[in-house]
Amino acid sequence: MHLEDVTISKAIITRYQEELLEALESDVAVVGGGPAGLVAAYYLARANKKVVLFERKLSIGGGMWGGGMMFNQIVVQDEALPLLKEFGVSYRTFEEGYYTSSSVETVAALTLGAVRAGARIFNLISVEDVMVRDNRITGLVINWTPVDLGRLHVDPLTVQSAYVIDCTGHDAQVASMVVKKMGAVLRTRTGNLEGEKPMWAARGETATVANTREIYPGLLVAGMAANAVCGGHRMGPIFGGMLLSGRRAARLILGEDEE
Ligand code: 48F
Repeated sequence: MHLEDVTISKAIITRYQEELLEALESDVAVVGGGPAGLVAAYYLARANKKVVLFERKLSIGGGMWGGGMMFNQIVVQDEALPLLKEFGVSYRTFEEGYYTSSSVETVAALTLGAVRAGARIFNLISVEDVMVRDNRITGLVINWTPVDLGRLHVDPLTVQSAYVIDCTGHDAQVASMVVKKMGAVLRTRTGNLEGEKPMWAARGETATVANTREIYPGLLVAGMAANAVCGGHRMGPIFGGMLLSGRRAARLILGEDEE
């Protein structure tokens, strides 16, 4: 078979450009492709919302790949078992109420689920700022991650979205930007970023779901970011709360869950 190298390049550039142009206006922009972001993207896309997800790193999956201390297994509890089943992830019972899955299989299944549901995933793109109009988040400012890493002086581009979900994990990057740049008062106990508390799996898991909410008009937090913003405990390599939080964020936007 005859192959033209330049045609391969044309195909990649054309298709990527098409995808990026489509991503400029969306219903929901998810920041961060860890477990919470992937699950949120899946449920929203499945409900026919136009969803884009921006992940800073080369690989999707966030903190899930490494399991606990690089033992690439995760633990999930009873409440989240339906989500493993929803994504077709295989699991084994360790003890009653404790189920284990391969972290690699779980990341792969969540990613495939989100993509097949219709979410557009962009890796290697960092969200570096937000757009705010009339005290509401209206979009994101994005740039190539290598620009950030290389400290190159390159201006970013913007994308517009009706809702943004901060799924950036411990750093809660989008919520931090809103506070830093706008002096925003968040819907937290003190109105500010509370910061996460030390490890306590039982409390952290419940809090992650309870703290999943719209913290500023148009901006929701989910996953570990929800606890980082609202002052919940961290929980380590148990991931049920991340999955349930992602689903809750989607349900809040879809009007299927009351805060
Ligand atoms: O950290 P991460 O996996 O967040 P999560 O979905 O899950 C948390 C758990 O992994 C773990 C835990 C469970 O017990 O506590 O930490 O809440 O995924 C966050 C993703 O966001 C990306 C980051 O690279 C990671 O993949 N990210 C962070 N900042 C940005 C970003 C940014 N500014 N732009 C784009 N992506």
